[in-house]
Amino acid sequence: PGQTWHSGQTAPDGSVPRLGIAGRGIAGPDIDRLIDERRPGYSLEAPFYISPEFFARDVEAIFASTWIFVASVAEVPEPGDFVTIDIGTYSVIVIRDDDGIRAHHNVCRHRGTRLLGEPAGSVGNIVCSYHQWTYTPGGELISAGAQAPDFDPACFSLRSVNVRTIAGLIFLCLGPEPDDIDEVAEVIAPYLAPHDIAGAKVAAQVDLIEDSNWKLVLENNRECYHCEAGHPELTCTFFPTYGYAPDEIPPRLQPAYHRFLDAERRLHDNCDRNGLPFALVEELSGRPTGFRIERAALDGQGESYTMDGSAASAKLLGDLDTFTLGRASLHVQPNMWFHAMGDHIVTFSVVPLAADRTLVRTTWLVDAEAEEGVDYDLANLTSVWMKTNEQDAAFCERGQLGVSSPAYLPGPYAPTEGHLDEFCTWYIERLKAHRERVSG
Ligand code: 3BY
Ligand code: FES
Ligand code: FE
Repeated sequence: PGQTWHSGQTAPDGSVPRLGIAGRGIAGPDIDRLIDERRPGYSLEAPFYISPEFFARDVEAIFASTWIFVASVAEVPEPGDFVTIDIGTYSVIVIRDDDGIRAHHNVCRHRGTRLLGEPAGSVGNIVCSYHQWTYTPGGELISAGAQAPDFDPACFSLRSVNVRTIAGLIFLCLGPEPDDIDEVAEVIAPYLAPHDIAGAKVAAQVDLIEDSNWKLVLENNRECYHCEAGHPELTCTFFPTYGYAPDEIPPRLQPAYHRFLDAERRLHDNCDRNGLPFALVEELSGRPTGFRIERAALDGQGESYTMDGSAASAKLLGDLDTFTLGRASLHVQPNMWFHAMGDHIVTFSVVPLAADRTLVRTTWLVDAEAEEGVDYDLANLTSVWMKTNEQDAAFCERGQLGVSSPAYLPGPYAPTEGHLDEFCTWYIERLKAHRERVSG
């Protein structure tokens, strides 16, 4: 009596945990206590998913502090091509100039006006619509109208954002002290480079806005426990044995597992012939940039995410000599997943919009020479992941409804959900690192 228990924990006397303890009071959640008391192996307490205060912390401590994936170089192929990325109240311009990919805060150095309002486009220079201050794609101020004699344009370049391109994937770090990402780049680049993202073009891009917290979206992606029942199209090629320890594969999945092992043998022969790495490297937590990369076999023809697994685009990417390369799959914490096949690449970038709203941007890349209607049919290229995304969005939205109920209690991750636990561990590590930084 008088003692309160965290709603994810059972009291020592075995009593049912009391509802409404974990920071649902009118004063707002006790964010720091919830961070410190996170229970490993369990889904997070409700405020992590539903509270606007927590959302603000996520934007600062995660999205404005760690490396995030925003686009690929194929989205900005020519100098002057740009995309804008809005994260919380931040807005960033990612633009190509003659030297490569640059990133700037989308904030005029005169009086702060948002510079580029479009999500993507092409400019010669970046011109503010208010008083026409004009910046090069590299961010230099080159025209500011009539100014005082001592005005020095060099002092008013756009504020730059740390940008890092890894084998054609563009990562940003909005914070002033970006974590070292070199080691991760060195490991993942050899898996991605043969697919030549710089030599690819965007065949399709779809933005899905899901009524769900960004962490539910990520958790949903990091497991395939729901694939068998939830993704009939994806599991034509994606083996639903994903996430199972070999000795824990249920009997009903044994036939699929044997097909997987056969396909893996063929895949490894093809990789060895082409000098392509395939080994799993997994460091999802315990480091500032958690990641996981592997090349794994696909079911059916083993080439692509189509209904029978055969290539959707007739043009091979890069200098690859076979379509039978399965999927080179990359996860980088906190906001991306990615698959590269012989014929196409599909990238996914997650951007939080509000505690209960998340943008999921899916982009399909094919060889720049591939012609729509000739080398690929757009519906055939995109339909498996279009359906999969819709199914996942429905799971995430139902998840958000569930965790918003006062009756929600954190539940245990299953053995096949180890990557969710790692995601949450990484997330808590980053929240704590941020807290230490800001408290001096
Ligand atoms: O996209 C991924 O990373 C996969 C697809 C299914 C489950 N997930 C691990
Ligand atoms: Fe941009 Fe004045 S606010 S030119
Ligand atoms: Fe899914």
